[in-house]
Amino acid sequence: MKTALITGITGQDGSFLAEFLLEKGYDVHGTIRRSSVDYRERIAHLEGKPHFHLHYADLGDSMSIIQVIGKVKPNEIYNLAAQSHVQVSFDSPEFTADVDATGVLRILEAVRQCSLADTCRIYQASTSELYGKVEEVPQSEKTPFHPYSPYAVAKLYGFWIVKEYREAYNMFCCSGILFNHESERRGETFVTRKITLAAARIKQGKQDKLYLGNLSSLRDWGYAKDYVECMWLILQNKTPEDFVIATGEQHSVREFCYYAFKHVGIELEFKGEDADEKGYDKATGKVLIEVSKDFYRPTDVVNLWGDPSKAKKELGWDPTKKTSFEQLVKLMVEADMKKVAAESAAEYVKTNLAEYLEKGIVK
Ligand code: NAP
Ligand code: F7E
Repeated sequence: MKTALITGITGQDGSFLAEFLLEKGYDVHGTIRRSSVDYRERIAHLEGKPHFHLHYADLGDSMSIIQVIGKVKPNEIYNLAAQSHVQVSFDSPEFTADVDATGVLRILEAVRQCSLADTCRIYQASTSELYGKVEEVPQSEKTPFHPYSPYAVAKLYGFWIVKEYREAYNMFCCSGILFNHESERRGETFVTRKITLAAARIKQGKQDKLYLGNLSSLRDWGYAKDYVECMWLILQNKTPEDFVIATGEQHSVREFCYYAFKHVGIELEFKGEDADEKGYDKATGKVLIEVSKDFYRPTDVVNLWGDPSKAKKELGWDPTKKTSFEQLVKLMVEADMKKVAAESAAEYVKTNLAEYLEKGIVK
């Protein structure tokens, strides 16, 4: 039985990867952080399974990393932990650098210090944000990097230190340069999830309007569940190499809104330009989407489009056989429609609890 350690197991990708590796028969270990609230929603269904284990560790704390790696002695490490929000990285640049840059070094050094350099394979969660202010379209493994946020600059260090350890110490460590991947488990402040939640809330009368930033920004959006398979494939490859993982299709934030609202039965029409652009409900003329400059970034990455040819050729991973853009939007909207309906039902019961208790409907 192989043993895997996933940092960032409570995140979107960590939760899908844990499920994937458990199904493959791995003994799965994950790192968690202490928090005053319960944040383990995405992995709650895995807790208690015999081959699922959790350990406290923080990428800002070398001792905790050495301790967990020394104890688990993993065959594979998936370093997914990060401060992953680009906009937040402008507000917390030093924390982002510590976790997303130095944190990677801490993992690599811990593996060496635990004498696991020859046996442990390491996957580093790299990102299309490295291309930033893009120098060519679409972007492949050969495209020059031009990071355009504190997050991207930190991740660039992570990418290079992984390459350095691979060459200096002959370690099997690789980066997956993953383009945006989303899901029903995506954090609620990333643009796709913000849109699908808002579409569901607006449809169910729980929200009036959605405020967004740059509607013209272009992304290559895939499904997170499809992408975690690639992380595993990268570590099963004969040689340690870096791969671009993407769908090879590009859509704008505006288009994402159009399809998300279409799935709840609202046809949007966009009028106006830049900060004055608005999304109208075509049937009623009501404004449902407005631009707020609060969501503009000091430097924004606006043209990401991946070329996944190398992954297709060498790993046999074919994005055309995976979840399509329209399927992705639909599955996210459907999940959020259910979530909002369940919240409304719970709210209704809570509001009427006193009356229910009095009438004996709830005991
Ligand atoms: P996510 O949902 O934000 O999850 C991030 C994970 O990192 C969480 O488990 C979080 O723990 C953990 N974490 C944050 N700071 C930490 C620290 N100091 N020590 C230990 N753990 C820490 O991100 P994701 O979307 O799953 O992405 C996974 C990885 O892929 C990240 O490295 C991200 O930068 C990278 N990436 C993501 C995408 C994408 O489109 N999703 C694309 C390219 C690359 P808490 O739950 O305790 O906060
Ligand atoms: O923004 C624009 C925003 O925050 C996408 C992370 O997983 O993928 C993610 O980073 C685009 C940007 O993702 C809003 O300006 C417009 O151009 O969903 P996002 P991201 O910045 O691409 C990469 C690959 C990662 O590595 C990261 O970890 O959408 N946008 N209006 C908005 N973005 C947000 N968040 N909120 C808005 O209201």
